[in-house]
Amino acid sequence: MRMTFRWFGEGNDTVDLRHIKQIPGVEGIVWSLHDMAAGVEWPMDRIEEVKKQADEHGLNIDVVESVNIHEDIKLGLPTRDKYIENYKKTIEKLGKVGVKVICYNFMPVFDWTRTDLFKELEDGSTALFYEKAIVDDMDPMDLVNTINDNPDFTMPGWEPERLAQLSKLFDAYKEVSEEDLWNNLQYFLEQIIPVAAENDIKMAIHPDDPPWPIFGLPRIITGKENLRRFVKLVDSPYNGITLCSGSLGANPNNNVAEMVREFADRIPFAHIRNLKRYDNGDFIETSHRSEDGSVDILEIMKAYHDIGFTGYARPDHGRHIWDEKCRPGYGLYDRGMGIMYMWGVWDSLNRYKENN
Ligand code: DNO
Ligand code: MN
Repeated sequence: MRMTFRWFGEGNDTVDLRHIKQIPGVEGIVWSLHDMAAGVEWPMDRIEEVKKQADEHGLNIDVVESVNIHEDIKLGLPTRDKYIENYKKTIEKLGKVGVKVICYNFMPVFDWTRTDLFKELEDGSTALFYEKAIVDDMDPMDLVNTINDNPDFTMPGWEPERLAQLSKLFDAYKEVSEEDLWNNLQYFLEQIIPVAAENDIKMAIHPDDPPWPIFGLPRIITGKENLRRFVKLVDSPYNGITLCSGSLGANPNNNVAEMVREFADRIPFAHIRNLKRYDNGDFIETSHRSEDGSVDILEIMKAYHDIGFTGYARPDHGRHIWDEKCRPGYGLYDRGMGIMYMWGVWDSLNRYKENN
């Protein structure tokens, strides 16, 4: 298991590379050029700049999360081809600096969705919270208006230009069924995977978060059956999965440890995090510890250990603790403790295996 830590870039993160280097066993950063709009070709000098910063701290840049997919690709519009060409060029450039994994997602319009970014837990810390009824009852157009009326409103994976396009996008997706989305994903993969293979980069799709349709938009990377279908769309080790325990774990029917075992050779990147599910479909993110949430992280780590996992892993989100001011879900402290929990379990399993 190769431990990594997500970093949003110089001036864009409260955590700095020095801090990351001090977390035991972290080899590299998980990075992106967050100001690049989806669909553009990344400039080489910007890529090299991140490499230089990471090099100076003895960290690798093997994992990129994310190179976002232009909506026209997900919608299957004729204009998709030029965005796919740009994507290929970005893959080639990332290959040149030694990137090994590119994480991306294929969720229409929205990346991860929560209703409260700072919901208080019993211990006084705060964490990302999802209240199902709020999302279920929300008219997407009300959401568009909220966003338009509030200039400070920010959303993960969103640039202001794309936010402005929101109502047009909702209209466009009215024509796109789940099957259409599968076809559009296949079209994308058939073009991208050979380029990724040539550059020895594993593409790793991130599951939908939450793993069910929201706002009437289709979502397809939601559980075991769909992952089975996904890996066959292009049956290559370069067409892989970012197995996110928290995203998948929001649905009680998803057994993540089982998925680790089934998709063992198709997981270049593991996202590890816990959450507590409520019977009404709400969930809140918790500490990594198995006992603190509904997802059995211990069992998941055991599954990774059993398959001899040598891929990259990162603590996904964390709570906001010890009065830390940070990006929602991306503080230093709780993610750092998450890593130590993961290592604690991992090292014990190693020792146990050596002695038995
Ligand atoms: C949620 C997070 C996501 C993820 C993107 C990948 O579990 O890991 O923000 O980074 O969806 O494209
Ligand atoms: Mn994740």
